Amino acid sequence: MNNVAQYDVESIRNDFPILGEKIHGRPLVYLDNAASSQHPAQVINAIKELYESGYSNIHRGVHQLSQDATKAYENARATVRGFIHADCIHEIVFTSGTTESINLVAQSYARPLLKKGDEILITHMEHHSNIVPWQMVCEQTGAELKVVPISDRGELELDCFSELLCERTKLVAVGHVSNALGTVNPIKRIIDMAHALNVPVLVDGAQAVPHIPVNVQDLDCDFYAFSGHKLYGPTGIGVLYGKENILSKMPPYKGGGDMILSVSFEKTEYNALPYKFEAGTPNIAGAIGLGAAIEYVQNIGLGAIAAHEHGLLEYATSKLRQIDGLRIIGEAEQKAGLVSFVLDQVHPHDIGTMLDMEGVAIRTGHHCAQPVMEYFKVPATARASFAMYNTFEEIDVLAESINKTIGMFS
Ligand code: C6P
Repeated sequence: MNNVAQYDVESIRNDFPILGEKIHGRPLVYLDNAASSQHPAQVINAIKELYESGYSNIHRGVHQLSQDATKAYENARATVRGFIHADCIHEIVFTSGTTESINLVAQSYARPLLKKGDEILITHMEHHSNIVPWQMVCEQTGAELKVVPISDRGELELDCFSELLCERTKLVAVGHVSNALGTVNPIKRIIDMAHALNVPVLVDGAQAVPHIPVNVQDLDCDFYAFSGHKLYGPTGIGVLYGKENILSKMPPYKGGGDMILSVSFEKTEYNALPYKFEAGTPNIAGAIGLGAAIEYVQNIGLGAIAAHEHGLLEYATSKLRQIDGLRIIGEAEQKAGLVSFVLDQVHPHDIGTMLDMEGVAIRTGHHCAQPVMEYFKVPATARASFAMYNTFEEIDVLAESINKTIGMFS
């Protein structure tokens, strides 16, 4: 049971209207948080209030509504800055999500720099969003993609990392937390090793920011990418953090309104950071919703959330280990709150369908990490991923539902 002192999970749950829903007549047990988490009323209300009484386009109008919406949007940027401890707000670029943030770096930072013989170093446990943009830029420039292998526990082979890291490496791109395995990578160590050779590092923080306090200045990473929708915020909004001295030298990624200071047919002058990278009308409500989500998380405290989720992870791991024929995929020493697993006799998709009938929402499939599936020689896994509002009783329901599924298929 929940033994994390003073963590009031019931009062947190009351903030999330969807958690009161029933699915197939059963109370919803939402364990698909790594795909997308749910939203507290505070986030829903911030977006509702914006549209009801404060909405307009931003950075464009002298009228009051535009001024107010601009202020709310820029306040959200300041909230993000504080959340990841960036040095200044110019280093916070709003994007549509982790995927766009990584593509921005691939095309604006790496593409002009790379040539034949250069290398980009990633790892075997990356999400497709941290593989394909690098493959694309390698195709465009003749550079080569190098991949750090993983072990059977689902940990990075750090010795191989240091062997692969060399003077040809122009960028390291690594996930902070693996979405398919739950592994928390030693990114501080990785960044220090890369910096010793003057190689910049991009961290894919999509699965980290909801669970682990992040301080980009302590980490000294060059880029950090994450999405709003895994952090109790809206879809279609995300963040690229980049060091100011690097971002300021990068060319814009997309052209359009708001990313310019002046335009003529002869010469266009680009806007200052971060607006240079925010062409067109941005996701105003998304940014404001993300700001509200971060404030919500900060009020509860990421330390307390992490402790609660760690308890859930330990409890779920020990319960699932007791199930005959269940194999956990990803047993790293340092893990965030998710468990990927397969059953001897049941395909993951059937597990997902059976659990859904019990009201339990998990994700099944390759989790956009096909190289991980290939490494573990499985077509897919079932994945239960936890959030601040999950309970130990819900883990019991998960385990009972898996046992029931095994019973039906045997
Ligand atoms: N992982 C999952 O179910 P976007 O789609 O841009 O918000 O995030 C992409 C992404 C990048 N990196 C990691 C480590 C991720 O986990 C994800 C998204 C979801 O695991 C959807 S595939």
